[in-house]
Amino acid sequence: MSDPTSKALFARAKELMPGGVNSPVRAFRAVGGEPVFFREARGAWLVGADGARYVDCVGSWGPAILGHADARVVEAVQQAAARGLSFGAPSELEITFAERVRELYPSVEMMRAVSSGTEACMAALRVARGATGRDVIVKFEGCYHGHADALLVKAGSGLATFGVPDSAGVPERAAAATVTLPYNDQAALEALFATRGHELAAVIVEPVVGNMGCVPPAPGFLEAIVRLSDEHGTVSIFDEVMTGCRVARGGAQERFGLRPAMTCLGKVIGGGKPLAAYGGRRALMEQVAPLGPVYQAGTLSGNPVSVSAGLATIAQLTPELYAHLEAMGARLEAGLVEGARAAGVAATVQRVGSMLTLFFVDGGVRSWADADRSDRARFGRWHAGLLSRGVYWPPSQFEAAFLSREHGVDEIDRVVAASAAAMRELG
Ligand code: KE4
Repeated sequence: MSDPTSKALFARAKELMPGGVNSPVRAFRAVGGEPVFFREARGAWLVGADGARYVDCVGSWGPAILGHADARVVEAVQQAAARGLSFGAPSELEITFAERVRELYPSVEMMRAVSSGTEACMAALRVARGATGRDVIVKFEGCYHGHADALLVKAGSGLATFGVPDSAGVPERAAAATVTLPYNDQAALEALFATRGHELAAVIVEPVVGNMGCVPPAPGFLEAIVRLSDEHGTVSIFDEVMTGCRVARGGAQERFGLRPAMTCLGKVIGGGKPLAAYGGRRALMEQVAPLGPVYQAGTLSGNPVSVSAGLATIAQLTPELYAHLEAMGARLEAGLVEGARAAGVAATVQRVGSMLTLFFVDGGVRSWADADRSDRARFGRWHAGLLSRGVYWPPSQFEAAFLSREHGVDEIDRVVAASAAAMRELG
């Protein structure tokens, strides 16, 4: 990165924050080089600390579906803030928000607002364990559900054995009750339920994975999770923090016509403010304090400023928005594929709506084992080529890129041209 301003800022930041960032993926460790620092975001564009402009394909990792600094969202936040930033007491806004969530996600009969996707997933799992009296939870390799101890776990020695920590600081016993299976492996899931279904408190899944790169569910996979869970008294949890209001207005469960027992939401429903939620079947949510024995709390949960941003965002999630996102996503996918083909570079693009990933790998990516075959070094060089041409792409092979309402043909064609040029440089 030749941007002297970011370089100077990064030198200061590294003294103060681990890796100079407030979240690891931003540090560019996966792509090499140093992170760009930004000072402004508007529409489909980011403005670097040095004034350089970039087409943004990260969108704050999903929330900016309307484009950055949407006028209605900004106004809603300003007006709410002027009436007090947080009451620490109930407000009508929280009722309106819960009503909107239930309209969007009919499976969410009752919900609780929290401030991050990590909180939402952690709480949903605690509800599942409290409601079933069971300890074992199931997740899938390559899926990320926030940084709660029980979820920073990788597969143990054998398939479907107990997990081992995937981070320092996670006690063995915290990981032991988490079983990790390959994503899209319905046979492995069926085998686990056949032998241990009575032990399983929950199965949590990204219904379209974003956190190993964009990996869609194989036909029948999600349906099997919901069906087998219901048959064994296990709680099916769709982690729709990323897919919620992204792959459809009602998330993956609308797109695929499913009703999981519980749902976790975040990102888009907060419009860029700290706002997430978990919820689902009433009998489950009635286990949550103060109604039931499962404790969960939060100082800023449902605060009026975050909720106002979320409501102003939800109000603009129109059918025309999703038609536009689909059209621009398809245009980008076709352009990226053609650029790689013309340069003779082995690459696969996988996309659901306006979330997509270009994998530097031959053939489809159905699981972590497939994704792990990607050429990370090539991705890093391609990412640098995009950056030098004014395109800000997620700085990791194992993330999804996101488009917004403000990405038009000009922005898409700029990304396509930059990618084609960067592909030609890969040689
Ligand atoms: P947060 O705690 O970051 O709000 O949400 C955690 C989370 C839960 N579930 C899914 C499916 C998610 O994608 C996330 C967070 N996503 C990452 C991007 N892969 C956020 C970016 C970051 O960690 O800085």
